[in-house]
Amino acid sequence: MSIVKTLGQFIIERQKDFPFAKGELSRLLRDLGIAAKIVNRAINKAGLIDILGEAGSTNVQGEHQKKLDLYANEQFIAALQCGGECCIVISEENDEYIYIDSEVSKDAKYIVALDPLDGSSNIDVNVGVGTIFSIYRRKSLTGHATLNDALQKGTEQVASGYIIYGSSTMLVYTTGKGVNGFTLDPSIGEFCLSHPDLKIPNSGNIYSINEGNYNYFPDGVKKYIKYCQVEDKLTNRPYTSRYTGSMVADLHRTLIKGGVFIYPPTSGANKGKLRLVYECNPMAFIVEQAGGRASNGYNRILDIEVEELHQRSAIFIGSTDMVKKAEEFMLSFS
Ligand code: AHM
Ligand code: MG
Repeated sequence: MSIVKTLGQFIIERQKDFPFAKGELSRLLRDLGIAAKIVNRAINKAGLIDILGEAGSTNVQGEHQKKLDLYANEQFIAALQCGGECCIVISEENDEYIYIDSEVSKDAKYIVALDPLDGSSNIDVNVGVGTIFSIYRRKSLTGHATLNDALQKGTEQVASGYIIYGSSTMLVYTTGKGVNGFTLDPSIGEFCLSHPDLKIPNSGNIYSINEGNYNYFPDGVKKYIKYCQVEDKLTNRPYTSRYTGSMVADLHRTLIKGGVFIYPPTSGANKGKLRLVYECNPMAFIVEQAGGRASNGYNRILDIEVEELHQRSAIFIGSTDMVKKAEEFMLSFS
């Protein structure tokens, strides 16, 4: 008989990795897991309840918000507000940081960054979407935490993770000691350990990029795409192309099967589209912890200085050998 290990049990077990910890991070991760289940429930029956489509508002990036974007944002923030371990939430859907001013949070020392519903253009067509989170320790020791506490480099992350609402729902996270994946068992309503100590293959045969933007890509990316398409038995080329439009889904596949995911700079956006704090840093932390690599084409993602909450960054992420090869093209041609 196989013994199921739930996310809650696993988190408690892993607390010994942090001998001086008092269990706050564990409680924070548990709160995120609870919000994930609530959001999962809404996504699962999205066609049956009035939650598909546009909300009629835009976020700070000028993107149209979907009803589910806002619902997921509310649920995660509410879970963090009730939990008492988080003093500031920053979210892709909110212009400013949210200071949690409550009795239970008065000693809270963690800051949580959220992309509550990544890939939301896919919601209405039932393609996998996700949530991305990232956790930092506040820098200031006394008084109210401020924006300055939230502007930290990716190397300062204490934990990061994502939830993929796909053919099954999974939560994958790291606290800097490897990466573990949990699949939601709907019959017991628990995330159960299904992918212990995930490692990304060093190489793969899938490249993932929105080729519709080809004409706007820098020469290094154009030439790398051509390289992926040329036949070469030794390196298993031509590679296969896969791109869903949900970073979480594309990166989850990359983590399991190997490959490279690229959202490059374009002629109209020299830092690409994806957000450093909500998307690039958390995913870079996970992929590095799984043995992979993440850069903006030239420099390590986790070392980029964070100057503003909604800062963007190009990203080349995935199997180490493939990312290095793409970087070679960037250095030589862009
Ligand atoms: P979102 O967080 O507003 O959903 O945007 C991020 C998404 C990523 O999941 C995905 O990789 C990318 O945007 C797709 O963008 P594009 O349609 O330009 O390829
Ligand atoms: Mg996103």
